Amino acid sequence: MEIPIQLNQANLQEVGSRMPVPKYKRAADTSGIVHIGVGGFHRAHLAYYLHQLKNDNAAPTWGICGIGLREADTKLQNIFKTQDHLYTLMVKRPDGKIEPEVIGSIVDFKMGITDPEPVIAQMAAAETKIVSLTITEGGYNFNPNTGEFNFDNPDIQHELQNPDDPKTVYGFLTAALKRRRDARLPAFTVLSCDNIEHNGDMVRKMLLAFAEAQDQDLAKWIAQEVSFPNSMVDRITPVTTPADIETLALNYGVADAWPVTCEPFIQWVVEDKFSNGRPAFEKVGVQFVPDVGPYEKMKLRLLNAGHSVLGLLGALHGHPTINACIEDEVFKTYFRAFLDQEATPILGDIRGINLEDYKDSLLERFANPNIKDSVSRICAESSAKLPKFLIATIHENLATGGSIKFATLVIAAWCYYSDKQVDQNGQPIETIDAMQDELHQAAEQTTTDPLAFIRQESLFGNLIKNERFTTFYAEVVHKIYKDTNIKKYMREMISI
Ligand code: CS2
Repeated sequence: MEIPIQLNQANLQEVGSRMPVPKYKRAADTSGIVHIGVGGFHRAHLAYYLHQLKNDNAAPTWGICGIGLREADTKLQNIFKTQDHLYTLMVKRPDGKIEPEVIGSIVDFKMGITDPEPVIAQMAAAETKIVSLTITEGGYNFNPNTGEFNFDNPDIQHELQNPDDPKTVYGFLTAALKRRRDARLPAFTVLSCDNIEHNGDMVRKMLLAFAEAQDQDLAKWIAQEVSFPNSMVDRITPVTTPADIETLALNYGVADAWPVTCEPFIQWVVEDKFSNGRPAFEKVGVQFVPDVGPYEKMKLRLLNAGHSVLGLLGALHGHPTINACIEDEVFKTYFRAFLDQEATPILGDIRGINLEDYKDSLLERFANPNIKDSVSRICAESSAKLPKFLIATIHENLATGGSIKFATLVIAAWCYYSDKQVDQNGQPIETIDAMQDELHQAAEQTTTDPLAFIRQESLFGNLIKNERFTTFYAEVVHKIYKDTNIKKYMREMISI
């Protein structure tokens, strides 16, 4: 076999004979955007939009400096060093075709945990205009039940006492914004790209709570000067597998240690309020709107919640991927019934969007057989996702007398799965959740106290006090514990 060529700047021309490569000059001083949390999603989304703009010569002075705030980011840092921050984006089409392209919009990467100073300096530099975030739903440090900032987090306590040694996004943002204020530089925009309703408002509220505890004057300046656009982001980005790396090496002769795979669909709807300028993203299809709220709600309560419905029930049944779930007629019908009967009624009208078409398109996207999005990715960090994606919908339907049965079965399945950590065939389920131990401890009491799992107030709020919910939940959780055949109950529910 021919030895694959290493992806890096020096080899770019040769790689270019095998797949599209950046058409623009790359330089480390073009980094108007500092991005925290360079996971697969960022590399398939914001970095891709900027790459397209740069290819069209519409953003020559813009670039991205990635920031890692977690130990685990060291892997990416090392790979980026070898590859000059280049990576391959592999778009996977439903017909089996893969379209790889080398993305060059990330030009630098810095780790904040070992040495915070260069990261603060980068964020405080005059050239930095936007600090964007994909730090996951769990990264915002709020109590999901109250929506208030969690001051109990030891890292937050540490950085409140040691402002020069930040650990979390809040410590870094305040340290950098303080320097900008002292240097009379304009504030940067904080742009959240995470799946949280009102993500900009949320990060504003959290940052101000933190800053007020640290420095009241600074908090006032931040409140006046920093803008926090809300945004709805969308592109399904599965976890990269060894097979993806191999496909690139074997079929394209390119060695990339961490390519990113994604679906063809991409969407970004953003509020156009940037305190210090922005690239002309509208030229590559980004939608700028005055109020992103309805779009966010639609996406979180249909797409993300739909993922969780399929993911949790699918994990228990033993389906490995979301497309395998959709291939199963019972799962497909259940998914659509949940969308139609429980998620849609609370959305109301969304200007310019036909919800039926939107739901049809979700079915098509989820069915993409080439994407193989694992249910374990969807189930990961359910404790941070479900309160926003699914439990909020249960609350709203209880208030209006709407249907709750489809979502309730998912909660009962989540309980069983957290307790036993095996699927209905006895195969282990991989559970990845910051609250894993708490979830397990609550769930394992179910046989003696059927409502134990939903007594976790930080996740379920006051659902425990709602008799309609508790009666139905107790019934389904009891059935699952007696006989885990999840499809039997799914069938029952769709036929009623
Ligand atoms: C998924 C999302 O994490 C999840 O549970 O629903 O990652 C989803 O794939 C993206 O939000 C799609 O835009």
